[in-house]
Amino acid sequence: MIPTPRKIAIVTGASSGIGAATVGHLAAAGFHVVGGARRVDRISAVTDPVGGTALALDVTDPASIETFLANSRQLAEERQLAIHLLVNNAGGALGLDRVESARDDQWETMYRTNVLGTMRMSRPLLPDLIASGDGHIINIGSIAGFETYPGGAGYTAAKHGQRAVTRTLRLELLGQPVRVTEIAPGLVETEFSVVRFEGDTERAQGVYAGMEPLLAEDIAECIAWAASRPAHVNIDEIVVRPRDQAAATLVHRRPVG
Ligand code: NDP
Ligand code: 8X3
Repeated sequence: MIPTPRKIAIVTGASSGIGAATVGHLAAAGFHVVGGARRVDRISAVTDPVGGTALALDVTDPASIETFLANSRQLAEERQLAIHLLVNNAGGALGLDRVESARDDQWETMYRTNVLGTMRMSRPLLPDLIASGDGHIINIGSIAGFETYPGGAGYTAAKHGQRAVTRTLRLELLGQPVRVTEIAPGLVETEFSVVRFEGDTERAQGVYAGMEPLLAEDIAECIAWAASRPAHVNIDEIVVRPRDQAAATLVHRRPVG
């Protein structure tokens, strides 16, 4: 049963994977969830059942962000609720090329989504979160934010960059009623690898072959847990890996087939 919402939460990248799974968990925790992503029909599939709102959002496009925020604020006003939580989840990886053959377009997109997207969503929402009296930014980082692996430089550089933004926000917001949390997962089986390998599902499945990855639900639970601690408790960071993964480059695999 979904409780009557008391607060608004914005979740970016709510059309798939971790973001989509987070919608239901935050609704169950008492939030009216506004989900944003480029594929709005897919957001509606997860927001409609829990009474949330699906809005188009491209975190790399300032005009799209402006429209998304105007619509979110209008919704907040209509419902007489404040925006308390921003989950910067939109992002991901493109390619697995070594630096010697790195593609500019992939690196630029990864930087624009994971790093600039986090900043471009957080910057305009900070006044709303402060005014709410109990605000919270949860950034979905990665173990790639503090580890590296061959072929991963474009993504790990972006996640290291996003992590720096998160940690800086934690310092800058000290004294304000806004918490800052990073959730840093290891391997989670979502559309992440299909996107990374540009639709090559066989290659994507190979990432999880012979091991048991995390599920999007596992991370959504962490997000909802961090968001539902008492206001004076700041969960600074949660690192979550599958039992089968000890490091980005060290995964235990059983024989397949
Ligand atoms: P998915 O590919 O399943 O989901 C990615 C989400 O991001 C989609 O909803 C997509 O929506 C959205 N997105 C991508 N680009 C944009 C954009 N420009 N504007 C708005 N939304 C965008 O992957 P995950 O759920 O796994 O990824 C979610 C986050 O978790 C990412 O930040 C990723 O880096 C991080 N992460 C993932 C791990 C994993 O192993 N899966 C591990 C560690 C961290 P749409 O295409 O509709 O716009
Ligand atoms: C996703 C985890 O190890 O594929 O952020 O980079 S990894």
